[in-house]
Amino acid sequence: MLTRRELLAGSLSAWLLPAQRARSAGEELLAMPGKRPLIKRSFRPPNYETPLADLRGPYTSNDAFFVRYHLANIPIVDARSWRLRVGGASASRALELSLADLQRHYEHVTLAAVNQCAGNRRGLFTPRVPGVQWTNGAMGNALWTGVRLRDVLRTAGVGGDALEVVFDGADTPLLPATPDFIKSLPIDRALDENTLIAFEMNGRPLPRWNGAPARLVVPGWVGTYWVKQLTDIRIEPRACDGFWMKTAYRVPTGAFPGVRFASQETPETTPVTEILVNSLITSHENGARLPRDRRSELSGWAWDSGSGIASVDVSTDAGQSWRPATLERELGAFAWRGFRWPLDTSKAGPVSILARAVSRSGARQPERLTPNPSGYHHNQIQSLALEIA
Ligand SMILES: Nc1nc2c(c(=O)[nH]1)N[C@H]1C(S)=C(S)[C@@H](COP(=O)(O)O)O[C@H]1N2
Ligand SMILES: [Mo]
Repeated sequence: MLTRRELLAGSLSAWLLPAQRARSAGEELLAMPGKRPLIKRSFRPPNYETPLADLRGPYTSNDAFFVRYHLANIPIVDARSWRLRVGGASASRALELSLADLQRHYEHVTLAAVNQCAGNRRGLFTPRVPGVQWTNGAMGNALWTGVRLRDVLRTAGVGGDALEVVFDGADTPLLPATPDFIKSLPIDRALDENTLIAFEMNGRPLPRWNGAPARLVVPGWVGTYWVKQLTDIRIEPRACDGFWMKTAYRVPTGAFPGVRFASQETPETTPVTEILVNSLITSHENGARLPRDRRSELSGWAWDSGSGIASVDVSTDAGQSWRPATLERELGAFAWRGFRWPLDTSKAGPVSILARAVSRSGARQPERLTPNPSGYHHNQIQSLALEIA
């Protein structure tokens, strides 16, 4: 448990100590096959974060998109011999689909959506929380093309007793003691028209490290459900009780907003589900120096779980007053939305900038973090320190 003092220290750190981001100093850039240099958080399993500079475009490049794996044995799946098995105790029949079957027999859908790890920004929690020490780049926005999961499930036949749909990918643990990465969704989310089995990202086949030949895309929900290199889908009448549902990716029940996952909830903990409203200034690195009297503009992205962004407000006086930034056009309900704000560079000296996103559902980024043991859902208002000289 956190003491009250630690709690306060955590919640105030972003306001008092913008230099906390310097924790990322000494980070190593490394290029995996098919990727440009990304921030290495761990080598095996591969966990690589997208640098801020590669988050400036509306769609994050395939070769810059972050990589998150829990297991170290990651086969290269041959798209021609790959088969997707669909079945389970609540399915009427078992299917085995090739990539060509998926692509030929089902309607194609393309949508823009943010893929964000629930642990994005874990490295900004104070006190430190164990786990991959991500800063801002365990996320990206892309155009995903695939087929609706529900169309495939309906071919298999969804029984009236279906409770969850369970997903497994081709990756396996190195040690038999490590549980396989298996995730489930509530049946209603699995049957949602926006939940896809995707085979393309930004108009190209999925990169190997982002789930080729096909992965789940669950718009509005955190990345943990976006199972990569899908091999098995099972429609089940019971709650999935694997480690990655029952133990990992959970938060204290009632601590966060977002849709509930009733079949997985206990009085103590519940799975993370939807992405919380958040924003990121991408135009400037923390500590950047700007020439005085030169026109300069702040820009970045704001996103939530799909209600949309109502406003992004900016403060340069430590949160005493806020002024609205200009919003860019929407790229889609589940995509991020651009904002820009003109910087006053007429006075020399340090400036501290806060940006706060408000969603159409009325949620706003909090001033304080909600501490939780695994460091999920970091959406606290961030401060950016600039120097005008
Ligand atoms: N097969 C498989 N799929 C997976 C994972 C994994 O470890 N194995 N990690 C999940 C998690 S926790 C996240 S945040 C996303 C990240 O997607 P990306 O690696 O394409 O960026 O993949 C998800 N899908
Ligand atoms: Mo994740």
